[in-house]
Formats: sequence, structure tokens, C-alpha cells
Amino acid sequence: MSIATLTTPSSIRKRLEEIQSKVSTGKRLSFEDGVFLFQPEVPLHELGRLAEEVCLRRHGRNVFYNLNMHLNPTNVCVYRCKLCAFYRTGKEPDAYYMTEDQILKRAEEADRSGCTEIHIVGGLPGDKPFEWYVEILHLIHSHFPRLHLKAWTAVEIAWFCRISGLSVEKVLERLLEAGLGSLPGGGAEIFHPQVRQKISAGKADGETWLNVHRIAHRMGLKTNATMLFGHIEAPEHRVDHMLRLRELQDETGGFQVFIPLPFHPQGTALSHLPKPSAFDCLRTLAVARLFLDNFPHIKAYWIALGVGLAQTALAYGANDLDGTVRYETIYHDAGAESPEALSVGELCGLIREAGREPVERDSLYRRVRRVSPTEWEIAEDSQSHGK
Ligand code: V47
Repeated sequence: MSIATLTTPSSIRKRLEEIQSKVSTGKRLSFEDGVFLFQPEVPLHELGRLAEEVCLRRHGRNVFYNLNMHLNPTNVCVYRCKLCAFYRTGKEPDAYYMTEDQILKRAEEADRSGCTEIHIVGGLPGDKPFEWYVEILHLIHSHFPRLHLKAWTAVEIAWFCRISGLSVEKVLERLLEAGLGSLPGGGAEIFHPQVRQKISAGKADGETWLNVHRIAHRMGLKTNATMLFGHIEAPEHRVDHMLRLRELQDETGGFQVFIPLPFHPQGTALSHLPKPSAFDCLRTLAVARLFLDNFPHIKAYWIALGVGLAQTALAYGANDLDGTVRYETIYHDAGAESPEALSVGELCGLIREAGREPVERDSLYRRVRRVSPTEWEIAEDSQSHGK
């Protein structure tokens, strides 16, 4: 008799075996399956093993990373999301707006150091017109056209529609003309209104978030999706969130990656809550890999998970670590203890230690070939990695 048989109730074991058989025959997990897998009685290692199997089937031993920097043009925001430690009302001494010179300097540093991507998101100040956001993209793109601009979440796009009176299509058209490359996955939080209204009242609701991505996909843009977990939500809310993403992905195919983000309470209005445990983080990543059968990639964002847990996540279904990252503020303001940045050597070392093969990608998951530390090109066989 195995240890797992001894420690797992037979009803749980039977159900887990049904799910294992569904996964190995390529059948989809139901809402109820997803909720079941979040039960602490379901052995984490078995869940992880199953998620790893799915991941290996899709990607072999490849684990992706990129060279990127963050740019948060302002921390001033009209919204007062309880989940957020980053926003300022505008009156505090540390409220800021980056100048054009500062933005260009950051972009120049990114370009000079061989980055392929800048990740741009920020607060939404009440006094800046849509043109301000367009100009930020245009400024960077006109000086450094090689840099992919992964910019503005769906919440920001919905705000731009509101302040400009333009449709989502028109807003995205303007941003594309200015140099937009893809949309990051932020702002998704938890779609279910019961939770969303409590953690991020006022900003775009779940349906609006999904609709912005739907329209972006129809226009040919690739986008990412996140889920903020480990605060006041229940397993049902997490699975509901993933189900809505899976349905939209069936419709459009435009999502590249799912990124489960553990909540960091420090400095937020929810600072009384504990952080989600390492167990919970690994379980959530593994369930995501199994449930989101139509998402190519699952990202273990090392800034949010911490380096050790992100590395461990590579055995629980994740196949992407995000990037070198520099100038991240949203998580560091909320107490994240992860380093400010990782070098390429450190990232590759983490991946190799986990028994995987590091593969540099660009923001669209095309393989990058390094000519030198700062010079790069897209490899010819690159298209196959997007699927
Ligand atoms: O939407 C904010 C989350 C997100 C906190 O697309 C917090 O490749 C935890 O979306 N504790 C922004 N999480 C980050 C994000 C992201 C990160 C990396 C890669 C990509 C991608 C997207 O961060 C927000 C929110 O869900 N967040 N505050 C907090 N206190």
C-alpha cells in the first residue's frame, strides 16, 4: 500500500483518479473538477505531477524568459483599490509623474542593455487626457522602435474610452499607431462581482475587462491574463475566473499566457490578511495548467512568488518565469522581498537547476537569438513556440 493511499480518503482518491484519466485522455475539466482540486485534501504532489505532465507534453523541457524592464509613468490614481499599495491620491510627497526625459532615459537604458520589452502600466490620474498616454508610447516607439511595448491593462483601456469618448476599437487603433505591441494581463483581479467590488470597487468590471481583450484579439493583438488570488476569494471564485478566460480563449485564441498573482497585503487596505501560503501558490499554478487547456503558457512571475517558489513552480505546471525585470514597483511597494532584478545568468541558472532548458523569448513568445548581450534577432523557427 502506498503512502498516498494511506493518507488520502478513498472518496478523494477516486475523484482524483477520474480527473487524472480525464487529463490523460485530453478531456476538459469541469467547474466542479476545478473546485475539487483546490481542496487541501487533494495531495499537492500528485496535482503537481499531473500539471507537470501536461506542461512537458506541450513544451518539452523548454522554459521561457525574456529581457525586460518596467515603466510606471505615474502612481497617481483616481481609483482606491483595496488590493493596491502602489496608488497615491496626488497630494502625498511621494506621488510622482515621470517627465518625458525620465521616460526616454528609462527606454534608452532598456534598449542599451539588450531588453526586448518594456512593460508599461500605472495609475490613472484624473487630470491627464488620453493623448498623454498615447504620447508616452509614441515617444518611446519613435526613439527605440526595437522595444516591444506591452502597455496599458484593460482597466486602463476602459478608462481611456471614458475620458476620450472613443470606442475600445478606436482607442486601440490610436495606441497601435503610436507603437503598442500587446496588452499585459493586469487589472483582471477576480472577475466575480461579489469579490471584485470589495477589492477594487469603481474600476472596470469583469465583463468590461474581458470585452477589451475580446476586441483586442479581434484586431489581431495578443494579450495576457492574470488572476489575483489569496485575499478574500473562495476556490469557486478562482475557478469562475479561469472559466471565463477559457471561454473567451475558445472564442478568440488571443491569450498567450495566464499569470496567477499571489496577493501581497503589506501597505494595502487589506493588510490584516495573511499572504497566501507557498502550498496555495503551487496548487493554484497547477490547477491553472490543468484547467486552462487552451492557454499555451503558464507564467510563474518570480517578482510576485519569490525566486525560490517561482523555480519550484517549474515542477507544478509553469513554463515561463517572466523576465529580468528592473524598476518594478507595484509588488515592491506591497512588501515583496524578491530582488529588484535578475541577470540573464541567474534566470538561466534557476531554470537549469530545475532540470529545464532556458529559452529566451520575445513578448510574443518567438524565440530570440542573441548575437551579443545587447544585439538580438528573432529566430527563424520561432512561430512554433506560440502554440
Ligand atoms: O493588476 C496589485 C496586481 C497586477 C497587488 O502581462 C497586486 O505579462 C499582489 O498584471 N499584491 C499588475 N498583486 C501586474 C501584472 C503583471 C505582472 C507581470 C507580468 C504581466 C504580464 C502582468 O498586480 C495588478 C494586480 O492584480 N497587484 N497590487 C498586491 N498588493
